[in-house]
Amino acid sequence: MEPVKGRRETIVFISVSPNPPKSQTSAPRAHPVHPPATPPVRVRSLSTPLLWRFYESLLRIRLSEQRISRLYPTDKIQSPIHLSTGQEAVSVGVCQALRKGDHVYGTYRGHGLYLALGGGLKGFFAEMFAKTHGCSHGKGGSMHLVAPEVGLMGCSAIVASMIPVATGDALAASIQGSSRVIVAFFGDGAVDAGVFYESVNFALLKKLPILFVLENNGYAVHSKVAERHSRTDLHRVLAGVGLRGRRLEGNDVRQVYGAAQEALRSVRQGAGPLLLELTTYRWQEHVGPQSDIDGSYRRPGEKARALRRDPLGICRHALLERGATSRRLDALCARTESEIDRAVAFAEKSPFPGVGQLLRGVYR
Ligand SMILES: Cc1ncc(C[n+]2csc(CCOP(=O)(O)OP(=O)(O)O)c2C)c(N)n1
Ligand SMILES: [Mg+2]
Repeated sequence: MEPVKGRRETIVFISVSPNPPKSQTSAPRAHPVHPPATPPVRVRSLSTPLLWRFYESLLRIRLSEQRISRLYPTDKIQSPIHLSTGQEAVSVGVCQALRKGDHVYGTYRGHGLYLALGGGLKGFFAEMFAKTHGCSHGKGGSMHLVAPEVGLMGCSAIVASMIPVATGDALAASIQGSSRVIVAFFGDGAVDAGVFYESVNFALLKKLPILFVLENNGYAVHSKVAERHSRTDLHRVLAGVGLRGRRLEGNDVRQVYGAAQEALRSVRQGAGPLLLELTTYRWQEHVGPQSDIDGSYRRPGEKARALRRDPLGICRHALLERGATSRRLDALCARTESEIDRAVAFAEKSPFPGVGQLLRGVYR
């Protein structure tokens, strides 16, 4: 654990240790947020280099977000920030299964997507600082990351708003006879929105090449899924409108990757839209840099469960089982920190966009 002084309270960042302390390894409890998942996917022989790639990507997201939390009290980052600590395996597992040319749409909680798709750290931190070398030229901030060069076509702060845009892109791909697949990432809160069902209906009607990825962290701000839906098995509810799919735990990157590969293959072959509901857990406050894993809106036991299912811990453990040494894992951590140092220094020096740039890239 690494304590860091935040604006209002001490933030505790959880280490990426593979073996949680004994106090956290007591008898497993039923998942406090999500009902049971459909059976796990069989992941055939993942190569060790691929597992390293997963870990590197997970680590990049975790350490970048930790850096954002540390920088936030300086007010250099003016944009609201929605961190994805604890949810990293969703972005990494799905994005690693994509092909070049596929298009991805996300939400305001989009840091993981940008980095998992291979977005550069310099463009990332420059965007956090609203600088001109940012991936969105300093005009989007944390909530509106765009990087078409790696397939990230848009992220938006309006809940569910990218889903119809992604569906339109899938229609375009279908008309153009393109082989690209579209992936729309959204939270459980988006399943409360009418436009989600309109989009799903249209995608089913036209058999569009789109994968819907429901990142179910159990909460929309502080409201639990069960307080908003009469049924909490959302993938089954959506099967009722014809959207086939499966639910699985989204913290094991190997499982997410396996499920995404299978789903993407089917969508690419023209079988129509599919849903992946990936259950996970947010460790930090809905918006802002503080850890609120102890937040009063959470149920007792949630924290212990979350710490046991740390996406980085799970992946690190898998690597150690395959003979990786702690030394090599720690060296990767140190290298990533240095790369982040350089990216932050670059972002500090980058200029703010000038007045002349304000209307560039804006639809009029
Ligand atoms: C259309 C719309 N309604 C309400 C809000 C306010 N709001 C911001 S985030 C959020 C919760 C979304 O939860 P979820 O989709 O589960 O995503 P998470 O934050 O858990 O990643 C709400 C209601 C909004 N941004 N847009
Ligand atoms: Mg949510």
